[in-house]
Amino acid sequence: MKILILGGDGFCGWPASLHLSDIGHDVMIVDNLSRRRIDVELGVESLTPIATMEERLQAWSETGGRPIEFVNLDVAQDYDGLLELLQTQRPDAIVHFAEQRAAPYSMKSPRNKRYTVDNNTNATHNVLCALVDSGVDAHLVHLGTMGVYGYGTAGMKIPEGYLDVQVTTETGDQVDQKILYPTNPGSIYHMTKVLDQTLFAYYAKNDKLRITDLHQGIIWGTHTDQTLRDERLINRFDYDGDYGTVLNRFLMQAAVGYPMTVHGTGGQTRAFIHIRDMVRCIQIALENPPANGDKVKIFNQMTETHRVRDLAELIAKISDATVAYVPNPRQEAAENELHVTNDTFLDLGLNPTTLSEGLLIEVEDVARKYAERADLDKIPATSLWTAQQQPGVPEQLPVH
Ligand code: NAD
Ligand code: USQ
Repeated sequence: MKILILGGDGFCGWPASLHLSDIGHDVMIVDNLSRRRIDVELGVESLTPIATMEERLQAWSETGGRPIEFVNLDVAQDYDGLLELLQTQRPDAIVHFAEQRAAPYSMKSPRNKRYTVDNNTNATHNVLCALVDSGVDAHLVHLGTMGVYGYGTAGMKIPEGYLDVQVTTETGDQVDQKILYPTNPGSIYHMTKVLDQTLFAYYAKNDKLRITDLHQGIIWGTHTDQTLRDERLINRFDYDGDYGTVLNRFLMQAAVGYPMTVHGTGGQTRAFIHIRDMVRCIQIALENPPANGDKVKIFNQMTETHRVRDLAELIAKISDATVAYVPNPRQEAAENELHVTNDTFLDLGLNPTTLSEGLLIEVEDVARKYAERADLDKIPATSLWTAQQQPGVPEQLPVH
């Protein structure tokens, strides 16, 4: 297949591009490198030393990979460029990772809120509009989030996108309906994924576009088989208070001797998936497209659920790290249960990497190896959801 990877320079997009190239697809990366500019804006760097896009692609060819092309294009702002790209490339599939994906970054200021809504909804709408405009019948696979559902239920498992409901008509008859699961986003970022979901439903209905939306949990891990082939292919590892996600942050904090920053009671339960499983899921989704006229296929892309404080305690056991319970900078439920259906990927052959297999390897091979690159001042989460929240700063900073 000829596949465009929108956002192919990012944490998920880069290893997904290499994996798809490795199994024989023609891959073209489209990215405006905005994530690298945000690193500069925040004064942070990936814990791992990431090479430039040019160096990455050269290293991939030198290690025997099928050449990958790169186009520097802003999917949200350059509609004409995107349309021309679709008209000339006529891809079989598009994988859409190209959004601002950090909840804390999206909540930092009015500017950040507006940028996140503008970038994410325009990027998604431009892709949909350009598919119709160009007449290209490509399968669109989008990376959504578990956060569209919120993280609690009325006691059942969260289904894959759709909820079966029964409504009572005016005449008293019972009618069965399948509706999009009610949304409950917890940040401006998560809200943009809710807006995306509505755009997809409309274009699948009106224009019969073939769309798969992957409601993904929190990714952990760094390396995939392909990113390990050469140090220039290394994937990014975010640990700062805006972009670092909880499990990778705890692994890094444990490696540098910084008390693990559990927000509040740590009773928040979230869904997780290893980065190696993420690339497999993208492959599986591409191999199982919906038909024209089908409603949007929604898969829950997660393999395990864990409570934040349990993760911290688990890592403390394997690494002698300490835990700091810090004020929660976010507005979110202090404690929640989370049960999620993920049968589609398991039925289609996903064999998950479990936390118990992968954790120690990450601490040793990534977090400790690059620990000297860490800037400890960038660890605290300082983006506040409301004026009433407090920054997530440990009371006693570690002594080094
Ligand atoms: P990332 O920020 O590392 O990568 C996103 C990439 O998209 C970056 O390279 C960025 O430069 C590019 N981009 C952003 N806006 C663009 C635009 N307008 N035009 C062109 N390129 C643009 O993020 P990630 O962690 O790789 O996440 C990728 C997708 O997966 C996101 O949509 C995110 O919401 C979703 N997701 C991520 C996680 C996670 O834990 N990382 C979990 C669930 C879902
Ligand atoms: N948390 C801590 N300590 C930390 C960092 C986070 O306790 O140092 C807590 C947060 O308060 C939250 C939970 O851990 O309760 C998860 O936070 P996170 O930053 O790991 O995840 P989140 O903000 O939800 O966002 C990440 C990705 C996003 C993706 C989402 C999937 O950045 O792109 O959509 O995970 S999900 O969480 O399933 O919605």
